[in-house]
Amino acid sequence: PAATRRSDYTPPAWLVPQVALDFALDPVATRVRARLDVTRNGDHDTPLRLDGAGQVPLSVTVDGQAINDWRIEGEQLVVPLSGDAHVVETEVEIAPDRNTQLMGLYASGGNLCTQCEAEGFRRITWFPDRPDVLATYRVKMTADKARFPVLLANGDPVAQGDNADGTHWAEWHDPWPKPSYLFALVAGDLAVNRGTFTTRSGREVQLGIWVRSADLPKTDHALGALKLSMAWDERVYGREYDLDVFNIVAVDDFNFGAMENKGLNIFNSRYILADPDTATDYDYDAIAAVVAHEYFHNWSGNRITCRDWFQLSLKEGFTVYRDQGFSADQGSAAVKRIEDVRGLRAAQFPEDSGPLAHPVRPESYIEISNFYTATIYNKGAELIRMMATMLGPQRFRAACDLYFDRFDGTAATCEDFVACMEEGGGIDLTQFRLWYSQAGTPRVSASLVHEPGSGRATLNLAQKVPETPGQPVKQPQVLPLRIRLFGGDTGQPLGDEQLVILSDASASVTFETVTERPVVSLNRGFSAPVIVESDRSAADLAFLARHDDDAFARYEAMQQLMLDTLIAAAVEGEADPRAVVDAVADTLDDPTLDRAFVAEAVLLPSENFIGDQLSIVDPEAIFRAREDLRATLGRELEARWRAACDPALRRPYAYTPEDKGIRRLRSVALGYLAASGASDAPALAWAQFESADNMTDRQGALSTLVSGHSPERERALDQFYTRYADNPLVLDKWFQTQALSSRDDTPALVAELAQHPDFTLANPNRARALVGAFAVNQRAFHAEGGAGYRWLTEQLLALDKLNPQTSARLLPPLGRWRRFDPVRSAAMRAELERIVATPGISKDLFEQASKSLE
Ligand code: BAL
Ligand code: ZN
Repeated sequence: PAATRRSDYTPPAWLVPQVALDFALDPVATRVRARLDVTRNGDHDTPLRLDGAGQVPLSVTVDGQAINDWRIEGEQLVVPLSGDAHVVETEVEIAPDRNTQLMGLYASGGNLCTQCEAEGFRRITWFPDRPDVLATYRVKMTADKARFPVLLANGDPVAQGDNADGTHWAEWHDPWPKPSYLFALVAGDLAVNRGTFTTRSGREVQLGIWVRSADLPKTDHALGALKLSMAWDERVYGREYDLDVFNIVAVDDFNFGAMENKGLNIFNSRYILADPDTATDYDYDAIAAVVAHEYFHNWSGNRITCRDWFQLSLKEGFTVYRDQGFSADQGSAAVKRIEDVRGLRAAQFPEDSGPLAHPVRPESYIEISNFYTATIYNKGAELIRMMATMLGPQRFRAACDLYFDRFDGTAATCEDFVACMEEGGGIDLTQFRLWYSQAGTPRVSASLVHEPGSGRATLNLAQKVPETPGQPVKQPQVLPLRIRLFGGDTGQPLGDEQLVILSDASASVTFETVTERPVVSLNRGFSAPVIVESDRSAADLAFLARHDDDAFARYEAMQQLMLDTLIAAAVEGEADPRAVVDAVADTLDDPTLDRAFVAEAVLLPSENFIGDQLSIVDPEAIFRAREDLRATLGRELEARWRAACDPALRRPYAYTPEDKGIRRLRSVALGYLAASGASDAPALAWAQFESADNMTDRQGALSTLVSGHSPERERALDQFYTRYADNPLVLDKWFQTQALSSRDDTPALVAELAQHPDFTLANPNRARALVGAFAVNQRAFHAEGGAGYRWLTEQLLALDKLNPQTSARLLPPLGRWRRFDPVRSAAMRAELERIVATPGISKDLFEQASKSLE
């Protein structure tokens, strides 16, 4: 398949200022009539080219006259036009029921819905399906009234009525010009949780969360989050909503988490539905974050969209940065930052160091769906964060205002955004732009030299941006590093925090009048998304874990201490755990720390993250080292863990930051007790499981039990399954928890679970819960013999026939083959080769597999 290149961009030959769509909706055969007002863009004689996906046009007319000189070229409908403005109409028939790709118009749970980003609109009708063609849309939908009583589309409703044949119709108008990827409609039997929001200029907006009626009691949290998001965007970014209605619809079958269609967001139901019995605290947080994310897109994405898909991070990186800010404001900003960095390290760092590494603004793609990545989203957000750090809050806000003012109503580029940061913030970002074009995670080495005689301390910094596919040579990047020195004897800060901008390959920073031995706190708040290698001793790290006044840096010191210990144990076979045990004990004992922070700080780095630090990963040695340290911590601090999960401390469920922290620490403590080998650990976990009044405690207990061999394990799994057999989102947890188990027999159990009557690849959430979770269970996936690789490949090939997008997104764990021993490496390559050689695979899967082999 051919690649699309950023350098080949040309403006559209024809614009489409207005569109009218008329849908006769039916799951088996939907008729779509499209009326496009088209205007020639510039002085050229190029025909109109409309994108499609294999539909046969039932008719094509120009200015009301049927024409027959149209032709199909590849996947495009080519219409010769003589004048500068015409009305082009087409009619097609599509089959939502047979749409298993979940792109375009499809059926989910008996309802009809759409997903058009990135290139789904062409599966609905003929159109210049590219983000820089902005049109206003009028949409008429007609459908059987009994089956589809609710008809929704973008914008505001303008008219509706009944027909004599049992159908009804509704017409919606979206006055804001938008690209086709933001088109949406929903037809279904849905109930609504309504609310209102009054904007700062006094307009009342009707809000609606639409779900199947049984789920209505689970929508209050999402509705509340929507109102908070609308107020937050006004307060923090000065952005007001711009339509009279804002609707969100939840569907069970969805490729993304959610989609920001103008005025009609469509959500994966897992990011809407919540009550304490079925959703964890993590789910509650994620729902608020995704609701906010999609809402914020109304400005960063919809009012200002992307010129082309290479600019995807323009809207995604910025919007992730905005939703991270929103979530930080709802509870503990420090814990939120820790979670975001953990997510970046789990998903983006491996991507950036593997065969699928790409810049935040890529240069080419075969299938754009493969570029909805952690690099575009999460590293993209880090780029915005670095600019915000360098500008400071006032100048950053002024620069954002400039961007929103200048580019409102247009399709913009990452360059436009950076130019606004530069102009509005008054700084030169010439070199900073390398962050958009160079892939790879920069590595920073840091060493501090102190001369007690002169009182001078010198911090020597050096950076290296590693080689990545297609980019053998890199330039140094601009790294904003927040740094502070602490006195190693007193624990007091030595001077203020400094923002050091490292822009050369190496540099030194000098501190004067340093009279006591200094310890350096580096990259505080994770101010730059880099890997820091420092010569700080275990004692220095333990010191920072106790004394650093930056919560993230404190967490980071603890993680580094743990990581150094675990790597020594995995590579050399032994390590002294004393410093870790003491640091964990001190953290647990510190009454000034909030429990959510404590729960994060005492967790050991994941097996995958430990593996990512090693040139050759030995999954078994890593697992053993980590389990040994868990057991040591469990035994040595047993009384503390027992105190943290003491049933007497339990309070009735409340979703507050404080209670969330207590719950999180309770499950972490339960895990450590189980690791210690305490004979009553399964009974304690069972008691928590059985008496829990919320899903967080119940799932926490289940996760602990699932990795063991106790009778309680089987009882809990059975009870969980029976209790939630009718709830697909909770059943996903049942599958996922088992796929993440650390038991030796997990590969066989997972293969068995794939045969379970409730398992299906057709639902992306279910596929991700079992297949996706198993592939990141490092020890299980890489178990000797390669059965895990073969099993994953079989699932990917089967899923590719239904839903290439989801299949391709599950492939990356196979691409880590360079990081394993020759036997595993060869087995992984063999599976990638098998995928590439399979006739008829999608370009989605082909691109991921073939690039993974390079
Ligand atoms: N635009 C795709 C889904 C999201 O990032 O919001
Ligand atoms: Zn987004």
